[in-house]
Amino acid sequence: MNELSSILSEFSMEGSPIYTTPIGSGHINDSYLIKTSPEYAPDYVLQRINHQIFKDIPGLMKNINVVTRYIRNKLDIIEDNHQEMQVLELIPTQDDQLFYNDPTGNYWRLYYHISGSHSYDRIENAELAYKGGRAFGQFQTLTAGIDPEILTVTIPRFHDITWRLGKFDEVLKIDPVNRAHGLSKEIEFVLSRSGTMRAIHELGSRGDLPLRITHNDTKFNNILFDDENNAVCIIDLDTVMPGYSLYDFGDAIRTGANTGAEDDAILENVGIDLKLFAAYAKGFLKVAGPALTRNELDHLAFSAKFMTFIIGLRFFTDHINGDNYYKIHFPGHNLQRARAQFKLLESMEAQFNRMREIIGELVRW
Ligand code: ADP
Ligand code: GN1
Ligand code: MG
Repeated sequence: MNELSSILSEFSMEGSPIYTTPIGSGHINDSYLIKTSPEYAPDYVLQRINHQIFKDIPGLMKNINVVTRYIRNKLDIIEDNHQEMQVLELIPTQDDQLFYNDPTGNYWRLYYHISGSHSYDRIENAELAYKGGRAFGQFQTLTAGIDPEILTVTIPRFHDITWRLGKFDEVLKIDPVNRAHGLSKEIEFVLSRSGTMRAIHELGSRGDLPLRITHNDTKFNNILFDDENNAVCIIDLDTVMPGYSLYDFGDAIRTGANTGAEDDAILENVGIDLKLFAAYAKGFLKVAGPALTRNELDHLAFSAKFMTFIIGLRFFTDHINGDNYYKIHFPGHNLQRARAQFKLLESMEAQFNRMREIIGELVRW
């Protein structure tokens, strides 16, 4: 609390912090809920931004400021904001900066806590999936008017499969901590799919996919729900930048329509739940569908396979590279995550025709 108290004193917050508690299950940043007194003062979420991963924190924070202000203006003018969607709100520092850079080099930001909210690491039913789909659909619609030119690319080539496969090859050749032996099955799994997984990238490079403002980290737990399980806020905006909407659709399915956990040790638990897939797709298409192009609609089912592949590949690469990127909770965690993602991908491959049919029924082209 002491370290956090001195950080908090840099921000122009109301009330006094009474206790702090770590929250969330993210793999990159550190988040703390800050409870304040007196009772009527708002609570906050303090986050340490991972500056090993995000190299341009001022640019990143400027993005978040632009995007949240833009959405807030839009929400204010939508008269029928029935679902009471909210948007994150940054608290400036005492000297009116968007973040605080402490003497040890760490970067901090403060948001209002969205009171009464919670997030799901796994979806419990189709209604939640539907609402989640609508929420990310709405995020895409709300951000559509932002000029991509004014946003900083916070992680270059983030979902670029050619680059990710190149990194994998490099790491495998060096094998810096001697972990590649015994993993030939997983290595073969990646290599045998490396051609087909370039489809979205190739379409985009040919100019056949629109570049939109996308979230790029549409994990289901980046949607906050209220007490009545209405989606109220999209969070984790570090990677909002120009991208393809297929990536956002695919990552939400990867995390929201899995019968198991992202890192499930029991691979039999892991698989695609087609009911959740259909419900998410229905919600997403209801809101964002009208703006999607034929190529986007045509690749929605594939995007779920793609995002599962690329995230599995990133976990696997990080394991072989010595766990430098993702936080791990035990030795071998990244390998366990990768295996669970590869199992999920196999399940999607086995049910791919049905996934395409489901989208076809929703789109009726
Ligand atoms: P990470 O990059 O670590 O995933 P997030 O920004 O997603 O960080 O935050 C981690 C968790 O903290 C979320 O899953 C959510 O439960 C909670 N959280 C973050 N911001 C807020 C907020 N403004 N209000 C309420 N809860 C929040
Ligand atoms: C990371 O921050 P978090 O946990 O929501 C990662 C995503 C991955 C995800 C896998 C900046 O997201 O790209 O999809 O882990 N974020 C970054 O769970 O690399
Ligand atoms: Mg998150």
